[in-house]
Amino acid sequence: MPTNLPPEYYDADERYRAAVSPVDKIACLEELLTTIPKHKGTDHLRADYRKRLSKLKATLDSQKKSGKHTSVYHIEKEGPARVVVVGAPNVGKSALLAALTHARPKVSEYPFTTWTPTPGMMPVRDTQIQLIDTPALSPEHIEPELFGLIRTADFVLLVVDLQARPLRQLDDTVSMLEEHRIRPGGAECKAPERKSTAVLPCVVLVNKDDDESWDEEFEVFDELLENRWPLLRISAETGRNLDALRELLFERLGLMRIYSKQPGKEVDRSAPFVLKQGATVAEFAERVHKDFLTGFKTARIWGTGVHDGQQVGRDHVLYDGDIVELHT
Ligand SMILES: Nc1nc2c(ncn2[C@@H]2O[C@H](COP(=O)(O)OP(=O)(O)OP(=O)(O)O)[C@@H](O)[C@H]2O)c(=O)[nH]1
Ligand SMILES: [Mg+2]
Repeated sequence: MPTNLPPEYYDADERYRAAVSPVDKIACLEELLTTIPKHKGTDHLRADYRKRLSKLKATLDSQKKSGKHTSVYHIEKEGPARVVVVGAPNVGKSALLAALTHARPKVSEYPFTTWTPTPGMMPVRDTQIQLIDTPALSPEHIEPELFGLIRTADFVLLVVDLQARPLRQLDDTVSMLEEHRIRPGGAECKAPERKSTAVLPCVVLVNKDDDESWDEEFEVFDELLENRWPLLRISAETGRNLDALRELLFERLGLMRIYSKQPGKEVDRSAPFVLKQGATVAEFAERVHKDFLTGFKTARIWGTGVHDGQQVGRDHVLYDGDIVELHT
């Protein structure tokens, strides 16, 4: 063993040893490799880890091919974005999934009701976003794979219970995430110190804020936070602000809906293509079908910043709600 290894190597090595699932092990090994300085003295060490890495990847590939997913934490992505609901026990994560989607997770007054992550599709505008309810984050029971799942999120909902020490819950949740190299992006989003830290956009959902009778509790909580986090007051039970939450997610995820129109036909409003804001006509064409991109001649557009039916080229930037007619 070379003696001049940096402290990050030993940290990473510890995490690698603690990792259980192949997915986590792969992530840890990849991180580990970045911590080992490259010189002659470390050749063997690096080769050894690379060998382990390719073996693990091969195992995972063959599992994928045979369709065997042993872990309940492996959930296929569906729709244009994935939002993961996280928080302390009993704050109302499952109640929120039930209120926003057709999924029916178990909701109960006791903590630690949810033991496996549960996905649902949340309708917003005329598309659907994947929402995943997760088991409680608690120092008493740490499930390493849960952090792997959270890392796959495009956005995180940090749920706290206004009726039960919300500040403590938020602090606990955030420190557990940070211990596992996940940084929820607060109001002031700092750059990660380590390459392997995932910075995920988030909002703190102050749940169980059922009606005005909780105004005082909210004000106290809000003051204590000193604008460190973006907040939204909601109630999964009474439905308070759930429409605002849907809209906030669509906006913060930076999504837009583009409608396809065939020449001489009415636009189909039922199934928009969902793209990232700032996408161009070329990106839209590619999404519809790659043949549209290769054979692209021009497009006609109805929507923002154009007159109806205006002809545009492939670099034209689109806006939410635009209608596009592709010509090849
Ligand atoms: N008053 C009120 N109660 C709520 C609200 N949301 C959830 N609850 C209640 O809070 C309790 C916990 O809800 P769950 O959805 O099971 O909480 P959870 O965060 O999924 O809990 P775990 O799975 O154990 O981590 C249940 O009794 C719910 O009925 C709300 O907005 N207002
Ligand atoms: Mg639950």
